[in-house]
Amino acid sequence: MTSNDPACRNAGLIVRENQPTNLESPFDHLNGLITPNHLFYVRNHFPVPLIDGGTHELTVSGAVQRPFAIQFEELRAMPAETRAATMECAGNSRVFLPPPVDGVQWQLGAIGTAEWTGVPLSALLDRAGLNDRACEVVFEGADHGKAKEKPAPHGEIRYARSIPVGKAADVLIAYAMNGEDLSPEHGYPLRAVVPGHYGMASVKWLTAIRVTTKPFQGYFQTTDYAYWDEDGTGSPERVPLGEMSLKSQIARPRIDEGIAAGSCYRVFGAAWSEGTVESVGFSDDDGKTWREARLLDPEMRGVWRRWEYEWRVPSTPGIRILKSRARDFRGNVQPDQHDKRFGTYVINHVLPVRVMIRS
Ligand SMILES: Nc1nc2c(c(=O)[nH]1)N[C@H]1C(S)=C(S)[C@@H](COP(=O)(O)O)O[C@H]1N2
Ligand SMILES: [Mo]
Repeated sequence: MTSNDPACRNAGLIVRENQPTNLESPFDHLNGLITPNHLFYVRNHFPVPLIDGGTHELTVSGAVQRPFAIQFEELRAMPAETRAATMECAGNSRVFLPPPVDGVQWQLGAIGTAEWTGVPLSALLDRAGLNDRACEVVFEGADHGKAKEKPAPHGEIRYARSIPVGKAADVLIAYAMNGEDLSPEHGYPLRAVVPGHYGMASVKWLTAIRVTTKPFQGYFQTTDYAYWDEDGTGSPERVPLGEMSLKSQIARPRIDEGIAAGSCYRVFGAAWSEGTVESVGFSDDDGKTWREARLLDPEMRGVWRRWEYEWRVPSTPGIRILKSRARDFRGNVQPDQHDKRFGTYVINHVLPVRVMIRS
């Protein structure tokens, strides 16, 4: 095996599905602010397309004055920006939902933070010139296959997602991740990175950017990665998932870890939202009492903050339930229960970590 072999490149990840490839990051290995590429989760709906960067072309079309196509190498020569962004799959932590549900059985590791380098989407949209009626920007990937859930189109589809035009200012059309070219799994040669949104918006293997004059109604925007907005009127509407909800997770101790009674343990985790996290609470009694954890990273929009808590482990042996709970600057607190409206997505409630205290 060479380091270019996908099996070798992804050896540190937990296999959740082989076809298509779905690999989970071992969240208990959380260390630096940035997740190393070889530990970054992989979420695919279709087989990974192998694309030749030497001939790859990106088109910008639709509700624009000057549609154009740009070669990958030409795009790479444009002024670039680098920014950190945390990416969480909307299905992260699905395995904690009672009762068990279908879908990739993610535990805590369908999340990571990387430094993405690429061309700001706004530079491409400026070159094309948006029409007055421009409403959304659709990103199309090169990967394709049959959709799984109903209602689904009969034939094969490509992976595609949109964002409102107003969101475009934050988006990067990225070709590098933590200073390395994107790997085939992470979207080589080009992907969108939509900071603050769940991962589904950051379309990999990007081939086309299409500006629309009405909201895009594609499969991954309506059937999948969408929910019924039950506002109490009795006529709920289907709404695409968007921004990441406020959440924190405990990386260490691990679920079912054995810990010495009376010892000192550095509890470690991360907390994030589409904006910024203000504080994180830690509980060692199943959420009855809370103490402040210490945040280790500065506030950066859409980037997680790692936290720690020096825990005096109780001297009485037995099972304990540990919890962490994030708070943001608007006073929002991570919820105690999963919001059922989101179905098998947006699993941001306080997650229990059961540990065994040993004498
Ligand atoms: N073309 C394409 N883009 C895609 C996907 C996909 O299946 N095809 N999966 C999306 C989802 S659901 C997530 S969570 C992120 C995951 O990015 P990663 O595999 O680099 O971690 O990619 C998104 N972009
Ligand atoms: Mo996802």
